Amino acid sequence: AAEVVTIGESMGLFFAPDGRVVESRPHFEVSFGGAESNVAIGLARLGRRVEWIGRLGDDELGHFIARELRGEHVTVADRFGGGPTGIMVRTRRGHGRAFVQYARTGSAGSTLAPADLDLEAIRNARLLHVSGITAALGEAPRAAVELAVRTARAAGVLVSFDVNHRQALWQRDDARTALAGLIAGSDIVFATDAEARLVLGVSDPTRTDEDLAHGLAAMGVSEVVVKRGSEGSLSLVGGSRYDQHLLPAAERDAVGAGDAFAAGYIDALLSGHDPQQRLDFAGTVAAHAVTVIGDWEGLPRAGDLAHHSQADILR
Ligand code: KDG
Repeated sequence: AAEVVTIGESMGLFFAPDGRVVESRPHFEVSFGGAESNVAIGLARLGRRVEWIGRLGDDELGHFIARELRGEHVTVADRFGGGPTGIMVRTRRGHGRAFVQYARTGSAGSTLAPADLDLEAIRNARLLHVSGITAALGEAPRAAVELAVRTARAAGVLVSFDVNHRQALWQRDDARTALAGLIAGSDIVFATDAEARLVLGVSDPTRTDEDLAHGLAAMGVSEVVVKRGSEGSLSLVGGSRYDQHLLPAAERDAVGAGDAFAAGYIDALLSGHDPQQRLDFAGTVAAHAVTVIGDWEGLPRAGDLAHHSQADILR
């Protein structure tokens, strides 16, 4: 049985070679991505048994994604159809931010419904990992995620939730309500500063990340991580604050860093490591991931972590 079950939408990813824009190039690089399947690959590479639940189109991209995930030792049941596989087109100019355009309305992934869930797998897992993206895709996927969280909770399975607010997908007020409900059902919550402010309705700039973490904890969460990327994240576990030790890395592609961070954190948690070690290990996994272009391609295997020194991730 899988130790970790994740649920989400994975899409084909088309991106222009670095520093070029898609509109002026006749070719793309093609890969795939999806926050939760990125986490699944991260955990599988660290040696965990993971199952990913999501719908894919019964089309070439859908079969490509299923085959890649299986090649990464992620368990994927056949759930094809309901629409085409969604697509993301991403452009990055120089060292600027990544811009993404989605073609995912009506996609197979956005038809995920409660009946698609493998509730037995969720009950038998040690941890369920979900994110706010799935709740943003429509009523059926949102109901599916909510059912998964309730099922895990009732079975004593830990629930980990990455807020992953995607403003292109829904209105802020809808997001706030749905995200707050999912947070209240979770044991571990990952949020950026901006996401914590959105959920808590805080606009006061003097409120610190620790205040925000306390705000999220007060929603019934025992473990809160406020993600701060290369500035080093902080956590609040059982009321105590922990600060990640900084680990500089030669960043080539920050997309997927949060997913790598979550994978590292969950792996360390399941290994029984203490809160400081969880944060630091999460940071180490993320530092490896950002040195490689692609959402998940740079995720480290246990051997990479054992044999590569910090100098390697600075190259
Ligand atoms: O998490 C990094 C990307 O892979 C992710 O943002 C893509 O799942 C994705 C989404 O819906 O935006």
